[in-house]
Amino acid sequence: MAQTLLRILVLHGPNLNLLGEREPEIYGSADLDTIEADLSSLGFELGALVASRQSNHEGQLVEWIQEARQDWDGILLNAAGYTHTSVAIRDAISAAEKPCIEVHLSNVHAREPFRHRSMIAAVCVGVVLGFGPNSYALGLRGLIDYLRMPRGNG
Ligand code: CA2
Repeated sequence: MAQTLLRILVLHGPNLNLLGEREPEIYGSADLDTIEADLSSLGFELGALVASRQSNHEGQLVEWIQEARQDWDGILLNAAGYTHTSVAIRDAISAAEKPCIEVHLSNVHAREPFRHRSMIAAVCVGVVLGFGPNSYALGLRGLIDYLRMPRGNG
């Protein structure tokens, strides 16, 4: 039987528009357009429509997460610096009631202590970090598998 097309929203938080231009030793040399195009191709292979958006503004990210309740099956989220601070983004993920995967390019646990805490991990299905752009690909595969997994009531 044909599988339904899944709709996945990929969100990138503040400063990720600078990818490929600065700090390649931490974040790699791929730019955001390349990461997004690769995710879209991978989604196509796996039977998912993938749309990507980036904002430097917390409220904009909150509004996009709220849309997921109606318009998207799941969210792949690199909230960047807001990961470590944003109660508003955490609350939006909870309210959306759609599975969310937290993604990071770098291994935040090998970096400064303030990056070790995530405000959003506890309301996400899972977290992928430390693999550079491949963190997004691994997260997308995990999210799609999760959405396709039969889940009973028990
Ligand atoms: O490793 C990640 O993906 C992060 O989410 C990236 C955030 C950082 O605040 C998190 O702790 C971990 C920073 C994104 C900034 O991206 C830049 C890219 C190029 C040049 C400068 C910043």
